[in-house]
Amino acid sequence: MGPSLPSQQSNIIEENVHEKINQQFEELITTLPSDKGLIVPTLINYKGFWYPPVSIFKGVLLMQDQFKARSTDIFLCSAPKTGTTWLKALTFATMNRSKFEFATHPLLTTVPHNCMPYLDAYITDHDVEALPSPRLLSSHSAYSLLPKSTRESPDCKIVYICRNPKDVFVSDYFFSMKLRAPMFPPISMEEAFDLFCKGVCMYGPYFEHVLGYWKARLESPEKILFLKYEEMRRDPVKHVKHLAEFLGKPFSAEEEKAGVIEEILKLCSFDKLTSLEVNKTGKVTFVPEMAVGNETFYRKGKVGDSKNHLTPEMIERLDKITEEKLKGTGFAFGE
Ligand code: PAP
Repeated sequence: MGPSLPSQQSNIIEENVHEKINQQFEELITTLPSDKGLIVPTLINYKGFWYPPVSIFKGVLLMQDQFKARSTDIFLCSAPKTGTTWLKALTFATMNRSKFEFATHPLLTTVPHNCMPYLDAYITDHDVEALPSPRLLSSHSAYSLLPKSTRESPDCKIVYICRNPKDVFVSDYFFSMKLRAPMFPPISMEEAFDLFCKGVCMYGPYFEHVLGYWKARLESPEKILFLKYEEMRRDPVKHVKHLAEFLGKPFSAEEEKAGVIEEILKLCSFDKLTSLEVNKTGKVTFVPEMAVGNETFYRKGKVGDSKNHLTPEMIERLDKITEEKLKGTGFAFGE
């Protein structure tokens, strides 16, 4: 009995935790403020941010209650549709560049989302303690809702990517309409836009999401790297170099001369990823409720596509909100 006692005990703790979180989940989803969602019909507002009342929300509760940061952890954080898929591919390829050949690289057969755990969902049915260090993890959660130990650890790193809100909205609208089940009434772009403008969007309000990480980055620049999708599109070599340095894996002069950065960029490029079979036909199942076709994560991959979809009035309205939200923060979105 002796040697197996610790694992039995931890199983009991585990069950108790799940029971507690399930109870909290059930209570919260019936009492929290709610509004309309695009993929699922309802979102609930938890501590200022909007979540779908499905297992991801349970994951967020578990993450806050249970997750213990390690000093070597790397968190890739983002609001949805800001460049997460690209950032995951670039970071995975950069961190593992001495482990894999480019000709047989895992990214040729694995969607970037499956190259690392999406903690918000993963934690509900996986043991994050069993992951080897350094753990490369991702989250869409707001900074204030990341685990306390992650925020407080001086050493674990956070890489955040943001994108201009007009492109985020358009990208999110098309993505969500692909995933919204036909049994739910359709949502027009105008209605979705109104929701986005009042802050109602998955993991949003978007501006508060960005500014939460921006403020944290001002306080701890050595802990948080803040990236802008548009700037990365304009000068990806510079940003991947910076990313590698920030993560403690700078490219050597030999690597630079051998064109390793360019190889990484080619492998992770929109054109390359969308040409791969896995990204045309595969699926990601972050949560048991929904499988997402890998092709859904790629649409145009362009800066400024929103001008092809938003009316001048919509652009003016969102620009005005952006100006008001950013006033006095010292932050500006990339163009
Ligand atoms: P997620 O939150 O669902 O993971 P995310 O990857 O953050 O989505 O954003 C998707 C956007 O990134 C899409 O933008 P679009 O709708 O304006 O086209 C997608 O096309 C773009 N994207 C995906 N992969 C890449 C890539 N390799 N390079 C550049 N952009 C990309």
